[in-house]
Amino acid sequence: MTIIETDLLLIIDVQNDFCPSGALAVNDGDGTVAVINQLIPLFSNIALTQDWHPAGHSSFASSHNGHDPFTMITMPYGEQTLWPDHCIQGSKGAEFHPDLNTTPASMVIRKGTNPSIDSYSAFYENDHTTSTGLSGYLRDRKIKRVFCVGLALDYCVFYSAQDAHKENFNTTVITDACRAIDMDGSAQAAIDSMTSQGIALIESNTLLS
Ligand code: VGL
Ligand code: ZN
Repeated sequence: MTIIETDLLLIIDVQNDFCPSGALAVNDGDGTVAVINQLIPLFSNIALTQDWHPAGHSSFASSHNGHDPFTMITMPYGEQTLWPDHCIQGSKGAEFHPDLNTTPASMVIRKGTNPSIDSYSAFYENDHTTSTGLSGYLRDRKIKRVFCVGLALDYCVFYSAQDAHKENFNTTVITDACRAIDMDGSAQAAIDSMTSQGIALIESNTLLS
């Protein structure tokens, strides 16, 4: 497969808090960095997302008395998993992994900034109506295909890929450039769901060799 000018590499939430010793560490999260850095030179369009929550964000278990991280609550917009405090605006944990080559990226989308709505997807907040503006940007830039990588496969990568596909971009997830949180089989569920929706799953060697 050859990468062309109308392709985008969408690098999702490769931030310290999602890497080992981070506040919401994803198993081997930093294992994505070397693979992503190898993919970057293939693309002329690169966008990054950065989970970027104000302190006291409503997705934090600490904002809800008597609720523990990794449990669910019902929010006005639907079910929401509660997380440890993570990716607080301006913190070390919210910074991109120091080895990630962010230099060639033309766009950084910060998401989860609204104190009362979480935002897994790079395209829409979890109310599925508030847009981040990424779709319009990609259309203006004549992007046709979106290649998703990063963290976490079963949350932000999954919701971003699903929305990219719904927004009529030809969508591919590069699986070895992702790692999953994997709560209660969420990794396999995300893979099955993406496959049945027509989102392509490939390995990086398909592009690199
Ligand atoms: C994410 C949970 C909470 C992610 C972000 O990047 O997958 N997961 N915030
Ligand atoms: Zn978050």
